[in-house]
Amino acid sequence: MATTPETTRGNAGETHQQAADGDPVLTTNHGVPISDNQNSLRSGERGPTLLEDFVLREKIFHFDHERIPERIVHARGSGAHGYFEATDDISDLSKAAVFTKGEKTEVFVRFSTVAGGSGSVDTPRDVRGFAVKLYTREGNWDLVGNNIPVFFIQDAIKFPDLIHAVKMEADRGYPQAGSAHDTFWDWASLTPEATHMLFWAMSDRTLPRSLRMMEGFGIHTFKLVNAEGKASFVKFHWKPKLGIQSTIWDEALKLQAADNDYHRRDLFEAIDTGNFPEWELGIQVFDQAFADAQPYDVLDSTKLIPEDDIPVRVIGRMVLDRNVDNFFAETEQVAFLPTNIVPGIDFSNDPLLQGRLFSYLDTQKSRLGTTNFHQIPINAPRCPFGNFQRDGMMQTQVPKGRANYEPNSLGAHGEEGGPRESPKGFATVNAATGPNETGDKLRIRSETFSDHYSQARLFLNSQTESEQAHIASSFVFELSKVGTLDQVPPRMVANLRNVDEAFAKRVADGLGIPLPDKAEAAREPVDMKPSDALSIHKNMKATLEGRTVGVLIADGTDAGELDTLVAAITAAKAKPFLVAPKVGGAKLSDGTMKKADGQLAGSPSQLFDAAAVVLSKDGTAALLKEGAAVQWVMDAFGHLKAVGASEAAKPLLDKAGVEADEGVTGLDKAFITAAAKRFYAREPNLRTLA
Ligand code: HDE
Repeated sequence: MATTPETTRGNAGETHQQAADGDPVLTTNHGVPISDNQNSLRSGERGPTLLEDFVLREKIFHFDHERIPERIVHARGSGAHGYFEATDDISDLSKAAVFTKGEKTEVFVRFSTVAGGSGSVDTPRDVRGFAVKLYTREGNWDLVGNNIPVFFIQDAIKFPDLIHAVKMEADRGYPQAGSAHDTFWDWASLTPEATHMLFWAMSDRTLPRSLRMMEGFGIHTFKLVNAEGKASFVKFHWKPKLGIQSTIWDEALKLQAADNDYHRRDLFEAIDTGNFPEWELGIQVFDQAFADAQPYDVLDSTKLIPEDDIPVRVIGRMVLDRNVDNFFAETEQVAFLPTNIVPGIDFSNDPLLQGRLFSYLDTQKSRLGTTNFHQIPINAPRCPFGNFQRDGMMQTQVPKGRANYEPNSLGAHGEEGGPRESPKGFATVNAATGPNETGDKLRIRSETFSDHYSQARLFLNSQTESEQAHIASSFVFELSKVGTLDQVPPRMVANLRNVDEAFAKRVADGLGIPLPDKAEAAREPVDMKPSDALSIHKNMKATLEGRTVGVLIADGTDAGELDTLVAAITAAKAKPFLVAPKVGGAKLSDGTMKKADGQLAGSPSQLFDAAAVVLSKDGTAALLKEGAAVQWVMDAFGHLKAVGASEAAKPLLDKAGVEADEGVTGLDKAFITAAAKRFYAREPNLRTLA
């Protein structure tokens, strides 16, 4: 049989990658040097492959087992390394070393979607996981949170039902990574406690522009404990330096086609180019007296504490400054455990949190296959650790001596006795906050958890008009996707009537169904004072920092105009991204070839935060016949972004239906100012919102 010189290797080991002096030698997993990694061992030139080829067998054997079970939830995630720095002295509240002012602690963060599999897209409508592992000098503290401060359920026993309902349907195996389907809304419409979270999920919070522009929340009430043993209640918040920002639904849908890895790429590239994502860590601290005075239970994870009632106090900052070296070894194998807690922090009785304290340890064994998963480098504490736990699969430590039990008196006999308990160790604080709970065994839900609507109303009333329209439209969109279960949309709207009559009517009208009777509320909701902190629009920063501006060019583009624009974008700390009909570039007015960063068909404007159209008369004429160029401008305008254009590009803007408003500018300073914003007022003229 004919063989090419590149693939033919003799037994003499003449590979084209012959280990030169200093190069590492390719070996088997057991260290045997390999001479030929291109051909398996066979009997005769065209004969059968031999069982004795241990090089082939080991390689295929290992490959066959490369995949491990993906996470049952949060399977799709992206991670990065960084550090946390404590910036305020809170020793009066907590003795945790990680909070010592000035202390820097290594962290690893993994962001995730919830419902989709590990190969699903980055931009479905979904809650985002925000899991932080802090390798403190007193052990690992994992703050395993989400980008939304409340959750769907009050009790962990409901979690498998929620997840089964939202993930792809059991018989048909679809849809992937989205809640817009029968089983999710069947479950949701039967679960009034989910209502508050549904409002968050239907808002643009579930469509983040970037992982760098999301808030993070520990959700549950935890405790801080000081050196005297005094405990306070606490909620944790991460606030992004770049402000909160989300996309809109049409944009998110198109992003799924434009770039499946939109968030993963954005995070990686930001860190790679030295634009390190940053968050502040804030705390809301309160005591039992405050808790008792609220119309909700602070142990109920479907409730938040308005920042106007307890302001968020900033106590530190987190910077992500290093990408992973290996996705599998780090992002995939990282194992977060809400039970990873350090002296100075403690759990509350939140029944959702209590269930999580079991689940994560349990799931790691099934995912990583061994009780020794804590020895994997990404999971191992950075401080010394030791105990008398021994053996198990994949044990990599080699403890010396006889001490594998305690108490022992081996030390008294001149041998190593091993580690000892410490008075400074983690100790659960009893009754320092709130009354001691004792009583009969009861499988019940506390009466204090029974108001399911007040905070949904609070959330709705805290949004801008445009945000409210987005929430109503999302309910309509998702409920319109409910196919076979006719009774589900009316049942959901019946619940919504408890939140807000006008809103429920809006959704019913959007669905084209009669307003159903109001569902009976377990407890009548109360009005709470709206809070600006709950709105995205009220918390966006008018900055171009960390953003990307798409710049459409073609042959004939004015070189001077382009240069000035690119300099202005860069000065605003944003990234200019040149898009041209050919990736090789465009021939500018001065005859130079300008290389493009992306080709027009593969670089739609949804990838960018603002769009600049820098075209000559001829360039415009050429692009008027190019559907992708018209769509590029139309989408930028439709996604409420600034559109800046050279005078000559006007016909393209006209063809794309761009109408003058304050977001439509020339290419001067006005564009840079506009590019830092989104123009929500434009939207009602562009699409029907519920
Ligand atoms: Fe999770 N969750 N969860 N969860 N969760 C997991 O643990 C679970 C909940 C969150 O990037 C699993 O390692 C139960 C709330 C994040 O690796 C699993 C309940 C919040 C991540 C699990 C909850 C979260 C997970 C699957 C109800 C926000 C991804 C893989 C009581 C505060 C971590 C794994 C990562 C992952 C169980 C509810 C956040 C199965 C039982 C509430 C960010 O153990």
